[in-house]
Amino acid sequence: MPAPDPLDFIDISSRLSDEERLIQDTVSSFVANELLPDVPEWFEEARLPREVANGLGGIGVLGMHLEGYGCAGSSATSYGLACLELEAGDSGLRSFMSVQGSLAMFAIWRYGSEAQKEQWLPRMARGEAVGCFGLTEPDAGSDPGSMRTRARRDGDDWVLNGQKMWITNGSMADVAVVWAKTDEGVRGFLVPRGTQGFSTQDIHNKLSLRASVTSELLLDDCRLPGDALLSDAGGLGAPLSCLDEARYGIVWGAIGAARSCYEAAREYAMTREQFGQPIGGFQLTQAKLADMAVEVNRGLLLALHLGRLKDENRLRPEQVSLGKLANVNAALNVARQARTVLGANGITLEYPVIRHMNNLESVLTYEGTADIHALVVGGSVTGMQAFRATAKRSG
Ligand code: TGC
Ligand code: FAD
Repeated sequence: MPAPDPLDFIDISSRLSDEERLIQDTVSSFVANELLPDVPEWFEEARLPREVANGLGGIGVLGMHLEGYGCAGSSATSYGLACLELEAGDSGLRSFMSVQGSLAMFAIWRYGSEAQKEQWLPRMARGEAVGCFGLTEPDAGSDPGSMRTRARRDGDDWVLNGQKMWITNGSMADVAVVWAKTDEGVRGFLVPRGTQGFSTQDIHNKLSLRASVTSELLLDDCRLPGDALLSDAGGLGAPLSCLDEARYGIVWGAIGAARSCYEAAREYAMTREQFGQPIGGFQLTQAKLADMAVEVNRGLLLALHLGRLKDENRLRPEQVSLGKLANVNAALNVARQARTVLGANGITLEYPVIRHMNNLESVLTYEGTADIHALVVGGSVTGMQAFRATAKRSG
């Protein structure tokens, strides 16, 4: 038997189908050739060009796991592999795809009318139209049920008032999926760019997810026709079901960022010499590389296993929480260790490591913080939910 490949130590690629490998290779080449050469500059300048949407639409990854309406209907595992390769480039790229495909498109695909699907999904799949997903507010983050944005009926119309915060793709978006409280509970609305009473404002000075647009959405007596409602979405469970899709992508994506850090550290350790030898020959460096290899391979196995469960329609939200919690923590550990291997070079944008490390701080927080996912898993294994001050026994 040949020696293990340092970049695929436990031969996980042998567990993938030909089609899955083809999708992975396609996304990997696209990232390497079309995006990665510019990513450090975008990160430094804190921007993500609009053309990235067209490029990703061109390779068919936007909404790739959805059926119909110009979407590829790929397996969950293939979708995960695409997330992995995009995030190996930059978390901002995977974020763009998550928000477009798993949050905005999924919400329309799952809860929208036929007319809404026809109007938006094919253009969004091609990257001609961009979507965003507005759930979080300045005073409602981990607890979206406490949102203040209100939608009230006025004749056939809806009138929305409120503010959404930290919204990925916000000012780039042609359509915002906005969640608001109504007299019948939380409902979702499609708010096209240019609607009177709707505006966006970018959030600046981020030191993480810089190659990504993050915005506030402002709704000031924003009047929408009756058919702007996502008619099949009733209650907080609807936006949370969209989050399950995007969180699943992060289970894979985080390991892409980790893999990139591990690869950079390994390569550096083989060539950087101190005390007359490559630093990769020192036991302490090898221990770090071994730890990184363990984390990357274990994380990938977990992602693949959850992907297979999802493809069999057997994946539970609590299991997605476990995956996101485990793999984002693992990726941060890898990034921090890789950073030390690179010494001073580890703090520059010449290498991808500190970019990934800073990005992963956002990944740890968005789509449910690590604490929230720990509480989901903890609640599941004890039968007691501990989100609120008083723990209650469930069931
Ligand atoms: P709770 O009372 O437990 O549940 C309310 C209703 O929702 C249902 N539900 C779920 N449904 C589907 N999937 C899930 N994961 C679900 N979790 C709960 C639940 O069954 C119930 O349904 P029903 O029919 O009985 O009403 O809700 P709670 O208010 O106690 O909160 C539970 C909690 C804390 C888990 C939830 O609020 C939560 O997940 N908080 C975290 C918020 C979050 O993740 N925000 C993310 C915003 S979007 C984002 O970050 C995008 S970044 C994208 C990028 O750039 O990549
Ligand atoms: P808070 O909820 O205020 O939490 C602060 C701290 O308290 C955290 O450590 C948290 O874990 C802890 N905490 C909260 N509740 C509990 C509890 N019950 N028990 C123990 N600890 C607790 N949102 C969107 O809707 N759409 C987007 O596209 C989007 N994109 C984002 C992009 C970026 C770059 C970032 C950083 C955020 C984005 N978000 C988006 C928002 C993100 O989902 C929230 O930041 C996240 O849900 C946490 O909310 P918060 O920041 O208000 O923190």
